[in-house]
Amino acid sequence: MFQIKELHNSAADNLKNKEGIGLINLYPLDKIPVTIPKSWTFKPTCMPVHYQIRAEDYANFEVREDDIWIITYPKCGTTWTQEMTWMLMNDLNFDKSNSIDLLQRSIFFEMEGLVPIDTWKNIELLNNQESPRVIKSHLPIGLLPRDIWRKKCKIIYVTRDPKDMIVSFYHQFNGILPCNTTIDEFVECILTDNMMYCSYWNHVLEFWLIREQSNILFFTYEDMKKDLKAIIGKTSKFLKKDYTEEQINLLMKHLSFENMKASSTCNNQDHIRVLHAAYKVDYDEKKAFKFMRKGLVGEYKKELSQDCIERINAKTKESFEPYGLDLYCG
Ligand code: PPS
Repeated sequence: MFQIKELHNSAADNLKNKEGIGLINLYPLDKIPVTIPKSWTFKPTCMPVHYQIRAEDYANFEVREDDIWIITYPKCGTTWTQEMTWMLMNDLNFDKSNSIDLLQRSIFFEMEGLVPIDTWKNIELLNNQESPRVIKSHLPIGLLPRDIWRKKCKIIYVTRDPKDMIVSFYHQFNGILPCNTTIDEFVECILTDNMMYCSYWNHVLEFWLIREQSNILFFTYEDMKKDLKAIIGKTSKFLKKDYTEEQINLLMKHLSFENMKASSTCNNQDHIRVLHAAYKVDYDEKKAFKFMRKGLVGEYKKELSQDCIERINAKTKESFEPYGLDLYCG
């Protein structure tokens, strides 16, 4: 189902030398049962070498019709959207949310494909999870289960300004791996599709092009920051859920950055601890990278050079404009 090529170029080799992450490109060879307008052709996706062991199983994974998939490029608002969606799907069960980690309530589909740890059993956990499941994935259409399109599962797709995404991704990457990558090198990796899940631009475009299909809800991290109530309203409607004004106000408080950061079941810090263990890096709670970092729009201005900003804007414009998408170009 996939043609696989190992990546060898200066950005990929630099990453491999420094962080030990070998990268591959996966090209889907089968006919994917989804119609994408504007003669879209599937592009290769960059993933860690280890991913190839699982790629076929993931593509053949049997989904359930009532699954809800939260799909994003990394660092674009996944966790925030997972918590919102899980709460809406579970009668705003604050007690359960406060007692069970989000990544157990809303499982990360391809986790075992990212880091070589044989003891992880996310697929088994998913198979045993009660319906309706709220599933997290960063996979693009070419790598997702084909069954999603046959069964028309609901998909909530969230994107974010690539400049803020890159800064957020860079801090997590640097915070987990014992790495020496500079932010300029990291920008180079993303711009040249030498980082897991690349290309960001193809990822966003694919879902933007199918945003009007009835099983898709598409919004941005910036939309959530600007008017969370409106996004809760849209998402409730999409999920066919109805809540009172009072309940929605409670949910808004629950979803605030401050509340989620302080909540040990929502702040993904356990995930960071697990990743430290996987990469054999000591975890020190006080010094460790905090998943809930800033939670702001436009922070990139403090961290990216003008040259990087201009190169990212140019790449965004060149990629999005031919398809009529005018987000994040400058
Ligand atoms: S991941 O690892 O891909 O699942 O990360 P993801 O959840 O997509 O993105 C993490 C960024 O989202 C911010 N975040 C929030 N912002 C505002 N409000 C709330 N409630 C919230 N929850 C998570 C988080 O801080 C990361 O952004 P940065 O810019 O790094 O702070």
